[in-house]
Amino acid sequence: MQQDLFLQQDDASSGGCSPEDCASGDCASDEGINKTPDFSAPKVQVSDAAWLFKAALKPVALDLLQQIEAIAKVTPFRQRRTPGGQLMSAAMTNCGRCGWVTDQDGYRYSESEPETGENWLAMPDQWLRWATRFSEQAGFGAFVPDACLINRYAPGAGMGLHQDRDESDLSAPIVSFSLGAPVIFRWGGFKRQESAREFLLEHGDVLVWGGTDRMRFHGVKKLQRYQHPITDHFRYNLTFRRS
Ligand SMILES: O=C(O)CCC(=O)C(=O)O
Repeated sequence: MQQDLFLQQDDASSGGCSPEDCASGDCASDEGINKTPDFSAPKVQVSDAAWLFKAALKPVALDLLQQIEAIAKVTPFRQRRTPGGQLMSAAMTNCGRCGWVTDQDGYRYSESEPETGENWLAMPDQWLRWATRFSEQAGFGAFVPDACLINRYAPGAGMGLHQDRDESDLSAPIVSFSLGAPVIFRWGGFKRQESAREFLLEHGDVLVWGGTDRMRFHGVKKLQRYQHPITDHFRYNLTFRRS
């Protein structure tokens, strides 16, 4: 299955359901029937210690998106600046005991939103349970995240190759939920300059990596304009972490 996953250079533009499916609502037709993720979704091996569960969140996607909306009413999405002053193209908010932030004081986890000094909202219990379950399904055991970074991508937004290295316990995996418009995910090596393989992350996909792959460089290409029946042009990504 592994060799089917990665995109060749010419097929980088496809993704998700066709605009026709979206117009008819077919690609969202299974939303809301079953209120747990599909933990038996096909599991695709990305590399030694990285697994992709295709479309596993579709049954709960609407609920997730509504909860994201409620969180963002209290702690709005913000485009943050890197410590060097560069504006990030993805907008971010967080929930959980800690949230990942960046500004002139550096990349870090913070118990409160820097702009307001208010604590982040609690991580919804279900989200925590689901992240733990996907970690177990991927073979990483009982992961208990205390931070959930929520990224929102508009067309043109992306994220350069980077490592997730601000966590104190690098033995914990990263569990990533994708919702809305599809994007090309870049899965690199252990040095920034190593070439990255590419595959699509689509609505409902769950990607889990850890162990020997925990420090791989990864990122997403600029989001192409795409009309998703639920999220319009946007893509949302939730990454569950142990700060
Ligand atoms: O949007 C994604 O799928 C990746 C996000 C990411 O790499 C991060 O938040 O560190």
